[in-house]
Amino acid sequence: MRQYLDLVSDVLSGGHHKPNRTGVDTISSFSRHYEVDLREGFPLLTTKDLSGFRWNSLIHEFVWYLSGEEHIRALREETGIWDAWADDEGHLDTAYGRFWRRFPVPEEGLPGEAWPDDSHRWMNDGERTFDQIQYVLDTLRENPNSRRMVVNAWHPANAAVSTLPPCHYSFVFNVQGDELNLHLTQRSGDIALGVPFNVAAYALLAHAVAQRTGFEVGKFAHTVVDAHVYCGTGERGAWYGEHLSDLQERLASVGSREEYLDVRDWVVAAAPEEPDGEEDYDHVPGLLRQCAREP
Ligand code: UFP
Repeated sequence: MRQYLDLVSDVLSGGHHKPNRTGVDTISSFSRHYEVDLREGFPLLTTKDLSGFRWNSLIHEFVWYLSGEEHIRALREETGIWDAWADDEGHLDTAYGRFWRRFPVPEEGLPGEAWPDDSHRWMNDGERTFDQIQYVLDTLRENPNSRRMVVNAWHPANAAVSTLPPCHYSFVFNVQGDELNLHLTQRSGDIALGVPFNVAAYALLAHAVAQRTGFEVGKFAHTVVDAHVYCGTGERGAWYGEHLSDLQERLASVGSREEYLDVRDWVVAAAPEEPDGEEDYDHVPGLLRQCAREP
């Protein structure tokens, strides 16, 4: 997927060095946007291994989102990806599907607004909640030209206390002709680790909703507000801060695969090693190698 490689190259060559709450520094860029035409194929990246247990995790996470469950008791039987964020009972405070399917609404509605008693959009589990996915499905059938098919996982009061507030927090469906398009806004995107999964999951969502409502699938568009690549802790993180302009100067003149590999070799030779020998967060050389894979 050329757009992904452009995104990588764009973030590395235009980003700023930025320490953050994780303790692993990033090279970060503001507001990156790209689009993928889903009619041309499914955007499952080939520069990263997304097969086997990774694809399996993605599918189970996707089904879990759609289930609207706020616990991971069923999910953790299939994949451990959310285990670190949940308590022993499987509860976690990250929103996603819970707010897609059960966005909390005050019992009496919002002040000054009457709430329609539209029973199939309310879930009856003792609290008053709104099913945003059902709303989109209904609207696609009843009024497909609507520009209001928004699903929002961001609840300010939840976000303020959550250990991991939603990264991909809002998406909008939009119909053009007989095609269904999906635009995702993500507040924070780890280009190497998170984004490849996010793209595939939302492409899957676009396919699922299109199939359910009788539309052809159209485009997936993605805006990432803080688009970043983790570069390292301690001395290694600091090295990227000091040498980012050198790296960017070298990237500015890259015109071939070999030249990407030359930049990568320079980084590998010059950057200090991670203090504990961990290379997990060292995605810059890995991403430069990915950029070199396609002309
Ligand atoms: N992140 C993603 N995609 C996700 C997800 C997390 O890229 O779907 F859940 C990354 C972005 C960021 C970190 O690097 O996880 C979240 O940190 P913060 O909340 O400080 O933005």
